Amino acid sequence: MILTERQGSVLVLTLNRPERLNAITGELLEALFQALQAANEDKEVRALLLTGAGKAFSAGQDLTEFGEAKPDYEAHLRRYNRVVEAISALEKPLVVAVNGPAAGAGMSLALWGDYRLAAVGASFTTAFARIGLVPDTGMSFLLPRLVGLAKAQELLYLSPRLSAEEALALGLVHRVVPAERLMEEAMGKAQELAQGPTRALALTKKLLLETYRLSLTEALALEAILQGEAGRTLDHEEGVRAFREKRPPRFQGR
Ligand code: LHQ
Repeated sequence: MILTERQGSVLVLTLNRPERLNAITGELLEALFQALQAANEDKEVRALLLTGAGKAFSAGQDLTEFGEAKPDYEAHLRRYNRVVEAISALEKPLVVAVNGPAAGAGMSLALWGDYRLAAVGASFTTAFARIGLVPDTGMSFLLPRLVGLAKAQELLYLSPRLSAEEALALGLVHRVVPAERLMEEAMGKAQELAQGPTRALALTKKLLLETYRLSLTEALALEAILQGEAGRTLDHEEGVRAFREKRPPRFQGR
C-alpha cells in the first residue's frame, strides 16, 4: 500500500494502489501512519517525499471500500486524523510531488506537504461537496489559510477541477514542472531540505501552524521559546560560524 525507499537522507513514500488511482482505504491509512511514525523516529531521515504510483496522486477515499454498508464516517475519520496529526507532528520537511489527479482527502494529503510540486497535467479537486460531504483530512483548516476564505468557498462549494497551473496561481503548490522531470525536481528539493537545519525547520513549521490559533502576545512568546531552542542547536552554531567564514553551512540536523 505504501512503498518506502531511502535515497540518502530522504525517505520516499509512494501511495501504491495505482489500479485504483491510489484511492485511500483504512489499510492504506494504517500503513501511511506507520511509515510516518518510523520516519519521524529515524535520525538518518531528514526529509520525506510523498508521491503516488501510476497516473494519479490520490483519488481520496476509496468510495468502494465499504460496499453497500453504511459506515460510521466519524469513526473512520479517526484513521485519517491520526495520519494528519502524524504529518503535522513530523519534525522533518515533507515534499509532495503531485503526479496526477488529487481529489478529496487525496488533495488534503497533498496540501499537507511543506513544499509542493505538481506535474504539468496534474489536477486538484476538493470533491467533497460533489458527493454530499464536508471537507476533511484537515482541508477545512488548511485550504482557507493557503488560498484565503473567498477561494476556499469557491473550491469547497463548487469542486472545480483545477489544473496544475491554476493550483500554482492560487498558491496550492509552489512549482509546476514537466511530468518527466517531477521526481527529479522533487528529489532535488527534498535533498536540499534534508541538508537544512532540521530542528529549526521543524520549529518553523510548528510556529506556522500554531500561530493561527494564538493571539499576537502568545505568538511572540512562542517565537521566543522556540528561538531559544533553535539557538541551542549545533546547526545554529554552524550557521553563524559558516557566515563568519564566508562559506556554505554544513548542517547536521542537530
Ligand atoms: C475511484 C475513485 C474513488 C474508488 C476514481 N474511489 N474508485 C473520508 C472518510 C469518509 C468518507 C468519505 O470520504 C472521505 C474523504 C474523501 O476523500 S471524500 C472524496 C472521495 N473522492 C472523490 O469523490 C473523487 C472521485 N473521483 C474523481 O473525481 C475522479 O475520478 C478523479 C478526479 C480522481 C480522476 O478523474 P479521471 O482521471 O477522469 O478518472 P476517472 O474518473 O475516469 O476514474 C478512473 C477509475 O477510478 C474509475 O473507475 P472505472 O472502473 O470506471 O475505470 C473510477 O470510478 C475510479 N475511481 N476515484 N475515490
